[in-house]
Amino acid sequence: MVVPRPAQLANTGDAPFTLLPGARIIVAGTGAETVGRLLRDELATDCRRDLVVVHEPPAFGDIAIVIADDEGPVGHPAEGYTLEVAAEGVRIGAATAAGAFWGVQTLRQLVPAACDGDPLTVDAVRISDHPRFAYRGAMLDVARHFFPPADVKRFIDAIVLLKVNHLHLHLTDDQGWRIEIASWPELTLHGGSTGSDGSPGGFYTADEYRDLVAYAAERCVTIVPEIDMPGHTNAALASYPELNADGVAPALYTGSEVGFSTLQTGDAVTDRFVREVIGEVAALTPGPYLHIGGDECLSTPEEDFLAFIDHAAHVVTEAGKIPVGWHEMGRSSNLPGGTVGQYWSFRTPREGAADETLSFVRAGGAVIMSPADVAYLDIVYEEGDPIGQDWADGATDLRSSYEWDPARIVPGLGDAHILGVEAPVWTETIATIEQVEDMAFPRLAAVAEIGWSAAPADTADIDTARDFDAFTARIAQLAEHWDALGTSYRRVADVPWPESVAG
Ligand code: TNX
Repeated sequence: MVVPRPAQLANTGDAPFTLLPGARIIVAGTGAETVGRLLRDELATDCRRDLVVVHEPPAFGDIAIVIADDEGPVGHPAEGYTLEVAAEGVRIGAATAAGAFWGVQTLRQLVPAACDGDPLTVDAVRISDHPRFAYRGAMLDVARHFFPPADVKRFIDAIVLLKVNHLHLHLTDDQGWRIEIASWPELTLHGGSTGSDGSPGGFYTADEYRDLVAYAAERCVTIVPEIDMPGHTNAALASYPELNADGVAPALYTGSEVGFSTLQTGDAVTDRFVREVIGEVAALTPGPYLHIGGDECLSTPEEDFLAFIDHAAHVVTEAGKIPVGWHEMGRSSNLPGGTVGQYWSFRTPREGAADETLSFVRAGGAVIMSPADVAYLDIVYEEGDPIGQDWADGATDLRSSYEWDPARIVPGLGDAHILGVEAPVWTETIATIEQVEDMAFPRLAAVAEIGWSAAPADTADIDTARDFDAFTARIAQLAEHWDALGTSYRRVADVPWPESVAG
């Protein structure tokens, strides 16, 4: 009973594994020690067990993590793993640290959630598992409401349990600029001082951002920074008068409108701004991607938008990163080859979104699927909820967040061109990390499973192809772990939630 559902899981029917005093975590191979230490820390938190991590041959009752080229499921070296639980011991095998780490996450879900009593037993299973897509993402909008590093780490801890391996940080918007840029200090000093609804604002220093990236990387999560442009830029325009056509800085903005701000495209100061900001963010970011937004540029004349986007995307490539942009950027036919598009229209594409999305593929790039009516986690669960938005055709319940498939949305766009899926949490109405979690869980588990687990055999009618009842049964078990970890989640209808918990 694991989320996302593993590729192959067999109950062997043999005697279970019992975690006995003196059991050790055995590590072998490059990266295994880090993964072993994370497992040790997780077992200490999850179960108050204190295991040592050692480089020694396994003995009866140990948990072994073995990383080597010939480990893990054949044909899935990048993130695949095998996991065997038997009376003799537990063994995770993988070709990479990421694979081993995902094996550890599966093991955590197999260990009983209320496990601080004795004895701790785990049913005997044999698992062979690997992801369908390389990119399983969540997005946190830290621009509308700012979330300090500790909150972001807490969110990373929660998403890795679902094998989500990318965290897209929406770092800049009209309401706030959240990452220190040494060459443009007012961006954070002034532009970072506010947030939606008059919230206090804040920003990450370069060191804090580096530390977040490292924390994520240790947990096999790649940070994807987004500097949204040329729209969604009021915080920058308010910080530097010279970025404005009339040389007058607008006031800081704390409302929820979109589409009213734009950089002055084609201007020399704007050009220097774009180069220096992208250069600094690229230098701070070890991951391959740099997202430049490009969405909802309703105040940028079309020709200027196209010229700007082409230019900015090439600046990203020159800085050594792969540009990522919302699907509107696909209106350009001059994007650098390999630019990644992020689709945010509906399950049924509207207003040119399908063609704009295919344009990335025509340029040799891939696509991340974030259909707003099923994958946006800030959309309300139920009409009338006080927190969240309802613009994407009303509420998104757990069933709708589960019953879709990324390869059944844009005609002509199949698995080969889909990098993966991503579920964004926009935070105009979301002020605390508990609220973020309450909106994200359990729906992020649905999107994570769509990104990780094999497609249903017949996706023609995706509503019936996915087994929602089986999914909700697994979610109910996962909720025991959320309770134990202190992760907030919404007790939506349709799930047989556990009763014995504080909630
Ligand atoms: C659309 S999705 C936006 C965001 C909002 C969000 C609210 C996208 C590329 N732009 O600016 O925060 O809707 O759900």
